[in-house]
Amino acid sequence: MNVPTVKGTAYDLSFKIRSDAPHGFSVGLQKGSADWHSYGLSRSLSSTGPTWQSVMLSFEATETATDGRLGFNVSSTTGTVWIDDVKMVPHPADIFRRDFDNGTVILNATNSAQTIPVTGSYRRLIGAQAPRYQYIIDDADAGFTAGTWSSVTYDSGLNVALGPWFHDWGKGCHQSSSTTDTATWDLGIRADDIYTLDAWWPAAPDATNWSSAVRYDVIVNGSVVATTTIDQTRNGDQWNRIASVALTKAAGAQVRITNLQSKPAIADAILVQSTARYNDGSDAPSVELDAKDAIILLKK
Ligand SMILES: [Ca+2]
Repeated sequence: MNVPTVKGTAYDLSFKIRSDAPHGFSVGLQKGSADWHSYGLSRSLSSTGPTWQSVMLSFEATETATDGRLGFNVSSTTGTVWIDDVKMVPHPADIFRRDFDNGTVILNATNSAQTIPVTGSYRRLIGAQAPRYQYIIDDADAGFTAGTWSSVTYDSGLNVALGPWFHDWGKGCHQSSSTTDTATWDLGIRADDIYTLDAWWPAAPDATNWSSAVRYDVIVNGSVVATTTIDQTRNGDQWNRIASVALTKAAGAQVRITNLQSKPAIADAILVQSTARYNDGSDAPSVELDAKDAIILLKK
């Protein structure tokens, strides 16, 4: 029936179902032709009965496609099953708010940044700890591009009793021994400010053989505005400062990595932190919250 989906988007599927005899059943959304693989929904549900039952299922689409086929499997039991009122709509953003006597708390439970209007008269707290913008761009994210770097994993895992312990950021990293191959993280700058930029690579035992001269350039409009060369044979499994630099939303910025030796260099993750503080006391007619982030506001 060609149900369209967008990868990473959450949907709510609702329908009514009843049957003359108890039936277990399952619901799935899958590719509309061979190999019929799932697009993110495959759910078995408890038995139906003679009374109409309303069902709502939320799921996240795993692919962008236009040939989704929604299927109901009603088991091998003989009988009649009625299905009605089938609807699939985008799941509303999971934004939660709780008001208190002197303030409110807003939580963004979605997987993307959200700008949220704040009804009522509120202002931010005042505090020095949290940066206004603080996020990590991993080599697994859309902002990362690399030439012929290979995907590798250097990770001792969790819950390991004996060391050495080492971790790449997220699920892996990229590696190259070429001195002509570069890789780039787009920083997605959202406000003009002075930003600190830090790089992560794993403290793997193999690091003793890695490049001791890896150059990180900060690029704005094609020009290098800051540069530093780092020894990746040491100081892994921690954030290493590569620059503190003024950047603008209009011009944006990238970090580009260049390996200066014919030994393995690692491109993993970049930490971006603004000078501006998250809790700056300012009025909050709306707030911008990153994925899975929350804010406490004071009543004015
Ligand atoms: Ca990574």
